[in-house]
Order: sequence, then structure tokens, then C-alpha cells
Amino acid sequence: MKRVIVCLVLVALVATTAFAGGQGEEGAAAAEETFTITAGIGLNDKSAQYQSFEYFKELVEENSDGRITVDLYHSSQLGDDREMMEALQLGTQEMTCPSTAPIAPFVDGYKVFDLPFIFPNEGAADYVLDSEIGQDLLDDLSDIGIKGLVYWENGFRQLTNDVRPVRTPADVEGLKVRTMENPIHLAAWQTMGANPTPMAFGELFSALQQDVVDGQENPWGTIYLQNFPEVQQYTTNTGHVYSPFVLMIAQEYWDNLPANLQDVVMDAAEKSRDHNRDLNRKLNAEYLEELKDVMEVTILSNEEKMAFQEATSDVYEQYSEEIGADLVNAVRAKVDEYMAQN
Ligand code: TK8
Repeated sequence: MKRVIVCLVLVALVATTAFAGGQGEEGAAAAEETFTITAGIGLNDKSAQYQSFEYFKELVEENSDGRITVDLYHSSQLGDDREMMEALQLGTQEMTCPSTAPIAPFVDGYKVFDLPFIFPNEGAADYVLDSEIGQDLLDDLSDIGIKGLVYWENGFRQLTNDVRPVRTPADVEGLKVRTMENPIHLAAWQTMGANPTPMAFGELFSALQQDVVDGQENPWGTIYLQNFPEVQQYTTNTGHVYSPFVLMIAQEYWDNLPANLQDVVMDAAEKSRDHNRDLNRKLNAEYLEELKDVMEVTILSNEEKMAFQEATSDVYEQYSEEIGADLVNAVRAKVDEYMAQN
């Protein structure tokens, strides 16, 4: 009997050691698993957005001890904003950073950022985007298989065209303006008498070059770095919409990252957000000065800007219901809160 018990104890010991060892081997393998993030954007490699992604890459690769590699692609090499979002949904790409406008057809609430003049300045935009309002919209992306990490900045959008100088809404009459693929942008230019055409960003330069469209609207840095002055003669500081970018990752890919690596990615996202905003604002101001040497730049007075705000005010009524009056009012209240403090 004693011999049987000794044998049983020995078998149990061997089994435990084998299991523990196996568990240890499995645990060690998981701790060494490596990950590759393929990330694409539409702007080129001189943009503040790409430089911010390079900073994000540096932080992630360093703080994951090399367990995560980030491969970056720019200039719509992997597709336009909508196509890259669809690639995240399909699992064929891990990250992208579109403007919020092309997100709106996927998630209604994002249309609130397309309401003309809803943000009076960058500080108010930051205050809303980094509040629970912005976080709720980031969380809403999980409904379409995407995790929204943080907001970066595209910036205030300025009109360019190659037909005439624009100083009043009447000057926009009949202009074929390319817009992002978003109904509110179309409505805003239509209400001013323009002839807007939705188009992916990657097709824009050749459309301007071939006069398929007369004009477009983007922040100063994009206008300068995408060489639009080669095909556009006039620009005006309309500042009609503030465009956020959303730094996003495929939800399934995020869910499969170990918790400590999720922390590394989120930390890098937050640090690169702050870096991006500072850099983007600095470069947009610098590029406006550069543009004054190569384009006819019309600088509107506050009163003249107000004329564009009044000319597009109908768009609010037209879309507040669709977006949800609660969300529109919440954003406006948050903006008022910021303006009252600053
Ligand atoms: C780049 C676009 C671009 C946007 C546009 O991917 O489409 O005009 O302003 O920055 O997101």
C-alpha cells in the first residue's frame, strides 16, 4: 500500500512540474509575443499629422521594449479616409487618423463638428473634444468595430479657388468647390450659392489641376504642403469649420493586445495628441505667412467673417434634428463655458 501511495505522489509531482513548466513556457511565450501596427494617413510626410505619427511610433516602440512595431504610410498610399476606416473594420489595417467629416456617415454624432462656426477657436475645440462629450463620441466608434483613442488636429478650414478673390458669401456664387464626403459640408456651400462636389482627398490635387473643381477648403498647412498654390490663385481665411482628426485603432486588434501594451499605446496616443496640437498650430501660422508669397490671400475682418456665419446659419436648423438637438446644445453649452472662462 505504501508503495502505491509513493508512486501516486511521484506521478502527481511529475504532472505538476510538467504543467507548471508548460504554464511557464506558455506564459513566457505570451510575454514575448510581438505585434505590428500598420498605420496610414492621407496627408504627406511633411504634415504635422505625419510628424505626430512618427512621435507616436517612437513612444510605442520604445515603451513596448520593441514588442510593438509601427509601420507608417502617408499620402493616401493605403487609401483615402473612408477606405482606411473600412480596412480597420476588415482587419487589413490597424490604425488611421481621418478627419471627423468622413466619419459622420458611419456615426451620426460626428456631424456636430461639421456645423459651420460651432468652434470659435482652438481652445474651445480642445475643451469640448477632451470632455465627456468628445469621449462619448470616441466610444461610439466601437459600434462600427473601431476604437477611438484621442483627437488630433486638422484645423480651421480656409477656402481656396482659382476663379476670383472671395471676400463675401456672394463671391462664392457658382464656384465648383470640392468638399469632404459629408452632407453638412455640401449643404453649407450650397446655401451660399456654390456648386459643391464631394471627393476623396487623394483625388483633389488632380481635380484642381484639371479644373474638375474650381476650389477646395483645408487648413493652411495642408494648402501649402499639398502644393495647392500650384493650381490655386486665391485663398481667404473663412475658418468656416474646425476639423478634428480622430486617432483610431481596429477594435479587434486592440482587444487582442495585452493590457500592458494597451497602456503603452494609449499613453503614446495622449502624448502625441498634445505634441500634435502644438506643432499643428505652429506650422499653420508659419504656412499662412509662406502662402502670402505665392497666393493672393484675402484676410477677412470679424464682421466679414460674421457674414459667412450668417449665410450658413440655416444649416444648423437643417441638421440639428438629424444630429440630435441634445448633442448640439451640449457642445454649444460647453463652448460657452470655455469662452466664459477665457
Ligand atoms: C486627409 C484628409 C484631409 C481633409 C480633407 O486624410 O479630406 O480635405 O481635410 O486632411 O483627412
